[in-house]
Amino acid sequence: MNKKILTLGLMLFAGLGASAQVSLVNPVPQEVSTNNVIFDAPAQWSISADKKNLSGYVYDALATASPEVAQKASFKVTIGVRGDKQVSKYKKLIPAKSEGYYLKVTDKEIVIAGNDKNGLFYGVQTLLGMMREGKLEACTITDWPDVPFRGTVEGFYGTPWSHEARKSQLQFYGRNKMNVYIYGPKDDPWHRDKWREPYPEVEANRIAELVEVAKKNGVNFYWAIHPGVDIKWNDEDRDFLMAKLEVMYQLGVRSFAVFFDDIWGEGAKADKQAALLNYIDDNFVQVKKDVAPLILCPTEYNKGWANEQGGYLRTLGSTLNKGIEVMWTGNSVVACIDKPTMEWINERIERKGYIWLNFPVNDFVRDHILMGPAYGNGLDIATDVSGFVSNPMEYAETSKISLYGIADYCWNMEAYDYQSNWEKSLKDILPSNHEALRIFALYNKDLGPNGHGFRREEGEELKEMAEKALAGDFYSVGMLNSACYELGLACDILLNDNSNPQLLHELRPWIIQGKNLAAYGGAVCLMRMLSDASQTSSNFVTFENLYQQARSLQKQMFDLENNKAMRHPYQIGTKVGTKVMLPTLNKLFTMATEKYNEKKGTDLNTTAEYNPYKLTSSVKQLALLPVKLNGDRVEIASALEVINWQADGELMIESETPITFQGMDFNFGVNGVAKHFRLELFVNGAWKEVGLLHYRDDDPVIHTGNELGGMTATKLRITNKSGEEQKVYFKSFSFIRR
Ligand code: LOG
Repeated sequence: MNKKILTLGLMLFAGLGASAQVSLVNPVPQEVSTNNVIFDAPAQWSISADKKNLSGYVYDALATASPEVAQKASFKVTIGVRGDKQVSKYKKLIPAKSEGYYLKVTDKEIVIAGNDKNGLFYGVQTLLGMMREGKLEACTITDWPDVPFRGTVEGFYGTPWSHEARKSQLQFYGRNKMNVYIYGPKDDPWHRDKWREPYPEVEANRIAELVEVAKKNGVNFYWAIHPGVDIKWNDEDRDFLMAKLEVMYQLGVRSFAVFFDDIWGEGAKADKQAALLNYIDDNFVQVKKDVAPLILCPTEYNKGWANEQGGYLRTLGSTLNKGIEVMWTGNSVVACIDKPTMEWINERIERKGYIWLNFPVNDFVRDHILMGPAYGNGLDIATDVSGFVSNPMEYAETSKISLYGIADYCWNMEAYDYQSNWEKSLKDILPSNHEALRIFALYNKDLGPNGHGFRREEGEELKEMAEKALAGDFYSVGMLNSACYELGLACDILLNDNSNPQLLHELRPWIIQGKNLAAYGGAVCLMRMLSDASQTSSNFVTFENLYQQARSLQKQMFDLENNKAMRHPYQIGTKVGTKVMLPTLNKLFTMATEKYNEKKGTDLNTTAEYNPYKLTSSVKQLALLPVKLNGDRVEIASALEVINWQADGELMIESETPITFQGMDFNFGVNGVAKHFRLELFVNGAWKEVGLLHYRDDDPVIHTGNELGGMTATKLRITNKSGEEQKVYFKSFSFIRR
């Protein structure tokens, strides 16, 4: 960690008067020299630039600043790009780095000199960021990005971002110096299922508009096509693909990607994919001359799936034209990226990997919303990656919290301090109530158990008081109670904030759940105190009334989780504070109730949250999937990727108490596969097979035979009986108990 950041952190911490204006800038600039002289921004300024710079996106960005442009004003702003007359005397001070800039601020003038156009644009952004509070700081800044391509890939499953959300993202990228946006939402039909067809007019016009907004923000708009599900490697399909790219080119798109993730079979062949990409490169990219290098998302996009014998990655490495970029999610689908990760992949693909970071995407944990910092990626990989893009949540506005960090990380990697960046991001996204947002975000960082086994820190600040509270320390119970009070307070304040309606709309179900959690915590902490003999209660605030309140809130939380109106169709639940707060409160609830029962001879139910089902599987990709209980419906969370279900591989659910079945169905995403699987129930000490069938040939849902209804068992298992590996999706699995 360098000194610059350390002092910055201390200043914020001490809250000494006005913090330096440069510290408001995101990403943290590379080289800053300042003597901390802060002054009011002028009301007017004049702009001098070579004529070509007096219009265009850089000038427009500068014109959004509060000082009025008046040519007679004495305060002078000079802008230019290397080679321009206006900035010729600063030539030696401009960093000779792509997108770099030099910025000098004094109380009389400002100079911004870019190494290139985007560099100048970023210099302007630094100025605007610094000036957000109407103040300037005398300083000189020399700045450039560490990673050449930085940004996002809209590549998740679920509701694609709205047009408005995308425009807002592109502006956000401009402000935070990210230069890539890859358009590839899985559920945009014209990206994947209908990849051969052109967009209808309305959608086409929107894309054309996005391309323009991207340009104004220094962002390359990449449009991705996902043809692998049903592509035939023949001239006809190749021509369809070329025609689609041409249509997109006509709409203004100048950067393209081709995705082959989450498929198998014909479409997944490395030599065919490479030949197609090379063909596009030779006959489209090189011919047009104004199109950016192609990006490929491979089928084996992470180490966990790389089949070394098959040679997929090495084939790409040796056959793909040199300029083509290859994406990589790391050692698994969802992973942090470090040096060994990059060494491993770069050697195989014979180029620097282009990182697709699956964070803060939550399409595989839809019950959690992710508001935590972006941390855990190596700070020493800047020269090992060709690009670094984040796959965010379908909640565009909330994703900005983590993206603010990704932007900083990619720009100035060694200096990246995720904690201070996170604090800054909250102020950026909700200045009016950033403290309330911060309190709420503390309970929305971890993903909970999930198929990818990817977890995040959450509740570190609570751990000690939680431990002590559980050990019987009443002071700590009081602290926990205060933390719950704060959470409730923060939730109510947020619900009353209308400064960022989109953010509050996205967070709403989780905020309501946060309120429930907070109230539950209040009841439980008081219960714990009153369960102790030395404490007395009022006539109404009695242990038994608090117990009822806690039970009621458990039920309200559960009801909210199952409230279809409040949630996404694929969202199983709405969870808050699951890593430390909720489990601590549940334990405290049990403990308090046990003590009370003992003291009073009562028989109150002591179980707080009870899930008697346990999943085990010899199929690696299924082994970590959580089992959820929704009333009488028991569901296994879905997986999104291709599941390689080996011969004889099984999935088992065990229950602590016998289950009487009402019905069951599951969807492996492939028509006609019921015949490859065997379902058995463990009844009276022996396995009994239950029939499986599809109702229709063109419907992948698998149903059970009628004999299931009314059967009682303690375990069930599904086995691949086909004798060979089955490639399937794991779209849904649920049964209903009586
Ligand atoms: C998909 C992606 C999805 C992500 C997280 C890639 C390259 N593809 O398992 O669309 O959002 O994981 O669920 C993926 O990551 N498949």
